[in-house]
Amino acid sequence: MTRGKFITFEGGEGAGKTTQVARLAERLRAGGVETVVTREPGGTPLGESIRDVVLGASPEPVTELLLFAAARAEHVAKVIRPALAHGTWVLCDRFVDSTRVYQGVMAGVSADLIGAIEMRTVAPTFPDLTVVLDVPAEEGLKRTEARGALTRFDAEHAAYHVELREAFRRVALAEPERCVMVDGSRAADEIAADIWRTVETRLLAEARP
Ligand code: Z5A
Repeated sequence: MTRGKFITFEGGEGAGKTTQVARLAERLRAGGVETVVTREPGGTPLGESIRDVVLGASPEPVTELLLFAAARAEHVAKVIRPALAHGTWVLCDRFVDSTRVYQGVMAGVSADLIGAIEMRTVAPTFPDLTVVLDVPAEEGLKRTEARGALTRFDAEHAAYHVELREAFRRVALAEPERCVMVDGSRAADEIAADIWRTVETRLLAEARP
């Protein structure tokens, strides 16, 4: 059985991750590729409970890190790894880069601690491709405000969102073999077409017999 491909979507608030995960899943399924869509925090019953806790409170950065990591350990072991082993492709809305950026860069938890936890909870199941959707902070916030239901992260001050965007851009630039940065400020169709081209070139060509 050929292992499925693992694609994650990252970026700041309102970057369009959920929209583009759904578009890509639709296109892959239409082409006959079995595809699972999932998200973090969440993806399992326990992970969804942790999501409610962690988004509903304002824990200490290290507490937050451990809660996200606990949800991820369950998610990787019970959903992501089994699906990939079965040949199913997995599209995940946020993954390790969100921890590196929100808890690491933004909240100051050490990269060494984050890396050590990743090795215990994720390795060797790192994404084959990470799509970093890049949107100016004010555009992302405009979108989330228009949609309503802001999280405590959405409600942070403007400078926080500008720094967040820069941190995700650095993630994409630091690992070009895994990450692709896509201009998310365009129309959803245009973005989806770009992502599809990348998936075709980097993953589908290789997966074809
Ligand atoms: N977090 C963390 O700190 N550490 C971790 O390890 C993990 C997460 C895994 C999860 O919140 C929070 O958890 C997150 C970081 C933290 N921070 N926040 N907030 P979430 O899942 O509730 O929120 P989100 O991930 O930021 O999702 P979002 O706000 O829903 O944004 P999105 O998924 O990127 O965008 P969207 O839902 O596709 O689109 C947002 C709106 O814009 C919607 O009305 C769309 O119709 C519209 N949209 C989408 N694309 C376009 C385009 N191209 N043009 C115009 N309008 C568009």
